[in-house]
Formats: sequence, C-alpha cells, structure tokens
Amino acid sequence: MRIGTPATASALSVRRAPLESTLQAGALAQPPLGALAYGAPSAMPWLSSVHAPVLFAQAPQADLWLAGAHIDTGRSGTVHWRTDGRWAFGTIDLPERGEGLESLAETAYRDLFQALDDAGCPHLLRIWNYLPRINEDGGGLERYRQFNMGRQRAFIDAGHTVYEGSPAACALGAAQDGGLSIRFLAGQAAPLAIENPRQVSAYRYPSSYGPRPPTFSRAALADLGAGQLALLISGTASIVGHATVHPGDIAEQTRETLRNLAAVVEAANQRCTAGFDLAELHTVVYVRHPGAAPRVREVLAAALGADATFLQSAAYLQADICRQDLLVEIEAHAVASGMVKA
Ligand code: 3EB
Repeated sequence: MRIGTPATASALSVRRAPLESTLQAGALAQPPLGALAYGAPSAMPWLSSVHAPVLFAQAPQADLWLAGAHIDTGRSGTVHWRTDGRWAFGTIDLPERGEGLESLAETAYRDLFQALDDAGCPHLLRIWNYLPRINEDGGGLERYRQFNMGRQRAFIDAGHTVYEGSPAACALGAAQDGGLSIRFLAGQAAPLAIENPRQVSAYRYPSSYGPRPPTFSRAALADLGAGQLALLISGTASIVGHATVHPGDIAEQTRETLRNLAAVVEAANQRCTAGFDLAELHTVVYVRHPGAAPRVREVLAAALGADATFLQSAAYLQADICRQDLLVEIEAHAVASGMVKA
C-alpha cells in the first residue's frame, strides 16, 4: 500500500489504562497507531496482545499509542504495520514449524526491517519480543541464545548497528502455545540510546551467555514532538556488570532491579531536561513464579510508596525470563516535557 506523508507532523503519545477503558467506544477520538494489551486477547485490529497470564487477578492493562489522525496499514512479509506517516507500530506472530528459533528470529527481523522501509519509518524506538519456552534447550543451545543469533544476524544484514544505538527492547518467555511474537515502535528520527553505568551493555556480554550477544540498549530517549520526551526502558533485571546477582532471592532481585531502573533514569536525566522520576514510571513487572508476585509488590511498595504511579499503574504478568536464575524483570516508560541536551 502506498503511504503518503501527512502535511502536518503529528506528535506521538502513550496512555496506560485498564484495557476495558481503552476499548470503550467513544474513548478513542482518533484511530490509534497501535496498542499492547498485557495478558488479554486482542479484540481490535489495532490492538496486539502480550500473551502472558495476568497476576493478582488484575484487570488487564493496556498501552495505547496515539499519533496522527490518518492511519495507513500495510503488510511486509510476516509483519502487519500501521503508520501515520511519521510513526509506525508493527506486529509479527510467527508459528514455529521446527525450523528453530535462530532461523525464525532471522526471518522475523528481516521482515521487520523491510516493514520499516515500506512504512517509511527507518528508526526503531522499542521492540517487544515474546518467545515460548525461552529457557529450554533447542538442540544444544538455549532457545533464547538461538534467538539472539538470528536477531543479530538480521540486524547486520539490514545494515543496522548491533552495538551503540540499538533499540530498547525486552525478551520474555511467554505464549506457551504460540510461536514468536514481536511488536515494535519506529519513527523517522533516531532516539538517543541510554546505557546503565552499573551494567555492561548487553551487546557486550561475554560469550559465556551465548555465541552472540543480545541486541538492545538499556533505554531509548525519544522526542515525541509537541515538546514531549519519552523514556522507553528495556527489560531490566538483577544484573550487575554482566552477572546475575542474588540468585534465588526474589526480594533482593527486586531491589537490585530498582537500583538498575534508578540508574537508567539518572543516566537519561543527564542527557535531557525532562527530569524523569523513578516513582512515576509506567511499568510491566514480569515474575517467573506467580507465588512470588506478592513479595515483589511488597518490596516495590516499601521502596516507592503504594500510591506511586509505579505501583498504581503496574501490569503484573507471569513470564519466564531470559536467564534461568532471573526471577523478576521490569520494563517501563515515562513521558515528560523537556528537550534533549545539546
Ligand atoms: C538483561 O538485562 C535481561 O534480549 O532483547 C532484557 C531486555 C533482557 C531485553 C533482549 C533481554 C532483552 O540481559 C534480559
């Protein structure tokens, strides 16, 4: 489909709310660019599901991304995408047919980069990756490690950096009966990649974590237009340097994850005037063992206060995490007015 660029550039915005209110007729003054429903099936063409069980019998939350008033849709191979001419949101849901995760990831990402071309939005801001049985062996190599090989290969083949400037991302073990599910957000300007000084950059992890490192930055700082900056924080866990710390201790892993999130927020704040606040983040909290979720919430509430946006808007999902010894992972976003510093 041919895509025209609208005469007026549109700002991007994001709204975290219970899915039910997001879906309410009349709540949408304009067609959304896309949305992620955490733990609920997708009921609308613009809504994509994150296939993971919701914890605490919580009402499913959703992130609704709104851009320009006119949305065009298209397909590039296995990718379905939507664009307003300035921003693009895409989804890939690939069943597994025994080809292996490396090959599946390579196909998915090759199509993803084609979609960026077709939609006219070359710069990735954020990618969400979900693959079932992430920690299982896939013929001599853990499935997550196979995924990393195919992903990195596709980035290189498409001429995208696999180091500094990689997009923000998460990778979770979910969709037990599905295949590989990827969602992505892209735009016409490259975001500023943010790293965490407490952690080795993931793309520099040593080969003890797999033959090829993961391809993501710790966060992306993106100008949404209309004077707004978004901080999109990748999946963050209890890793210091490149090592998992506090194996087996869910409370300490949660505290370490908070220290890492605080460090990323601080690193972003040094690069912009927005003054992002840890307590104001909109988060998704992935917990490996559902029974540990109350302890995670307790630790978060003790650190930030039960009334903090972080606690009030959090979506808690059960998912496997990309290292066997990680019990919790938290991803987040925030929007605030400000500018990137020169
Ligand atoms: C970590 O810090 C935890 O492979 O895209 C976090 C965010 C993690 C993204 C990815 C993996 C990914 O290494 C795991």
